[in-house]
Amino acid sequence: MTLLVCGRFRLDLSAPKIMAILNLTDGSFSGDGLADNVGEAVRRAEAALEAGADMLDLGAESTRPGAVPVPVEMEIDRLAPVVERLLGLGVPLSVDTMKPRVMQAMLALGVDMINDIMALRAPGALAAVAGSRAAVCLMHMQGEPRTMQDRPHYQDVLAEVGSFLGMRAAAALAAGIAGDRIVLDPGFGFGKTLDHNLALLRGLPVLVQGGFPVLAGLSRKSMLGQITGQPVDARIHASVAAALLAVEGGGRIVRVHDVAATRDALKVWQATRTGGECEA
Ligand code: HH2
Repeated sequence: MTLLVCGRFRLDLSAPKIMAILNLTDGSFSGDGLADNVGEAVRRAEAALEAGADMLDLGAESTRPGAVPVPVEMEIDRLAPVVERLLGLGVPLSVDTMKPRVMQAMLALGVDMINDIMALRAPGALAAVAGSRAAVCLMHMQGEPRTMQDRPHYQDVLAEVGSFLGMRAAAALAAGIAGDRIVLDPGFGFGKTLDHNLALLRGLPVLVQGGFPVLAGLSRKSMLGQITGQPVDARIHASVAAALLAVEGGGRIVRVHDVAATRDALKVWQATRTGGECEA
């Protein structure tokens, strides 16, 4: 059994978990942003849990190429009222941020996980998380969000992403973040072409061998549009297929927009593992 220490919770990752995306932004690529609408954010969070989400991931700054950066205070102002309302829901709350001051503010409020697309590389980020009991997701990204898709380049994408994640996990451990708080993520779509993303999805079992639980965020991403020709609001089937492939490859957490559809797919996957305990 793989137990993830996640703030107030111990998450049993022997069965894969669904992390529901809650974007408190105004520019998310999937068009689901909810900047400054606390009531609607809470309603969507509750709906996601009802649909089968195991945890929530709140972000207040879009990472879409070309998105306008959000100042620290605005990011905190968008997140704090929603976090305060969601802390009582009884599930782990993750905050998607790359800013140490936002991490500190959210950890002080009591969030259970920091999800950082910069893998705690910003000055002060390691220390901000080390002083807490929160879990952390360390994600790979080549370049920075604004320009990352300009000309991504790798000799061997799987080896390079694996080695980067290994180094960031080592840095986290050295900073005092225990290994049972660390999750790794290859960062689908973050400085990667379609071929790079596919190589990583195929190679997920290799990344999993590193020993840390792996999170996969493929939901509605442009790689799925490239494969299927579907616009972002019609990628639900492709997203479910991708989540299933990630789990089959050893991924333990899938970060998704479409919770109910993913939940059913993972139930089918789980049934093939355990023999099935469901009704006919
Ligand atoms: N993808 C996005 C944002 N955060 N975090 C992790 N760990 N892994 C991911 O793949 C990942 C992430 C981008 O998706 P989304 O939040 O839906 O869009 P936007 O950044 O435009 O708000």
